[in-house]
Amino acid sequence: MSAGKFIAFEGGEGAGKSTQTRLLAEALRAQGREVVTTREPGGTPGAEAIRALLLGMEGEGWHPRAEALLFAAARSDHVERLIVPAIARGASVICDRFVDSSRAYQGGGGGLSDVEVMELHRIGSGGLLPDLTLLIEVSPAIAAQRLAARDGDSADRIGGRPEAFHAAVAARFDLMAKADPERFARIDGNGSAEAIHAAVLAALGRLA
Ligand code: Z5A
Repeated sequence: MSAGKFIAFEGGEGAGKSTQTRLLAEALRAQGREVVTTREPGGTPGAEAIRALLLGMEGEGWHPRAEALLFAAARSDHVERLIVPAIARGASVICDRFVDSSRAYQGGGGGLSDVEVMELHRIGSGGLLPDLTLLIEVSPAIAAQRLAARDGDSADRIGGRPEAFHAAVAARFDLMAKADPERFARIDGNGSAEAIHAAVLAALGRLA
């Protein structure tokens, strides 16, 4: 794999994205590479402030279009200030969620069209896409077990939405992965963290 690659993990809550981000970063650093790990929403002070607005707000929450604009604004700051400079200096960037989460959650779950979500992304972030998107797929029952063990009964304002919303999100991820098999690698996330990490490393083989 050459320097300056942009890799994103995607999938539902509890799929193991943060765990795999950490394991992949450790593996690439052990090869002597500079690696920047980051997450969305977040990654810069401005984007982290928007994260708090998106995930922590009490009351009725945001209208789906306002929510999509806030995710796009957070991403714009993140891309300009952190992701693009890191890639330009030859670092590998590993991002826990990126624009495909907006396509799945605000599109598949929230009802915006894919064209609308991608237009916000074009305006905010020049349409930047990862070189490789690792979609970690896990059964809802296993994800629920992991989240219950980690969080008990608490969920953020998006994670706590009804089952049908999360099913629509999963269906949209499935659609996107089928439509763009060159960029998406589908990873079975139901096994151990080590087995998933091995599959992630194998998928990296497709990066030049
Ligand atoms: N969102 C959006 O709507 N639009 C957007 O554009 C973006 C995001 C970018 C962000 O939540 C929310 O924002 C998210 C989508 C929405 N809401 N939902 N749903 P977040 O950042 O707080 O959380 P998350 O991204 O959904 O991830 P998560 O809940 O932290 O899960 P994860 O990162 O995929 O999993 P994990 O933290 O690695 O693992 C979860 C637990 O399972 C943990 O205790 C691990 O130790 C354990 N684990 C991990 N792997 C395994 C295996 N293999 N076996 C057993 N146990 C494991």
